Amino acid sequence: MAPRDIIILPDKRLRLISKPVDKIDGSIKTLVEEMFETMYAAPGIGLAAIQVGEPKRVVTLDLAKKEEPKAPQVFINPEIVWRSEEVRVHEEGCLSIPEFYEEVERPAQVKIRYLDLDGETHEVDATGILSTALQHEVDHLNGVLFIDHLSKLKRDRVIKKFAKAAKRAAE
Ligand code: GNR
Ligand code: NI
Repeated sequence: MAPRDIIILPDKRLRLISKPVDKIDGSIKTLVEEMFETMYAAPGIGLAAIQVGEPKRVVTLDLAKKEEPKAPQVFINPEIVWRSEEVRVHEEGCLSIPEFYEEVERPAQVKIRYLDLDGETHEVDATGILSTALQHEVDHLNGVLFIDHLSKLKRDRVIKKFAKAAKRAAE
């Protein structure tokens, strides 16, 4: 199986609201495999299906360090069912906004409900990088990017830079 192309800002598809998965069939399993291949090749710690152009509520994640064994995780139809008052600031990046990194403030802890590939419901209390990464990915499913959490000045600067780059590439 081949990695898929990752769509990049200002691709409008990044603003789509992804649709819930109603049946975990072979096409979803294939999509998940392609997402892992794409995510590992990039490399990234997480990927939302819309980043490969599929507006479906599917997220892959692997938070293992380089020297550790792979720890693939799949989240289907993930929902944030609780957010802490306490916040945490973490530097984020996004494969759809390459080579731009900025600190983002989000709830420190979240409870996420999701389905696994067998359609079983799970809940996870996420803290640390798991919390940050899952919030970043659930945002993608709602057409939200991490730059939306920055000041308008910073966000507009990034959007302008990527719009210019896309225009140059099209010439
Ligand atoms: O690879 C990624 N790293 C990352 C670092 C901090 C916070 C979020 C992320 S997710 C990102 C991959 C990506 O764009 N997922 O949507
Ligand atoms: Ni991202």
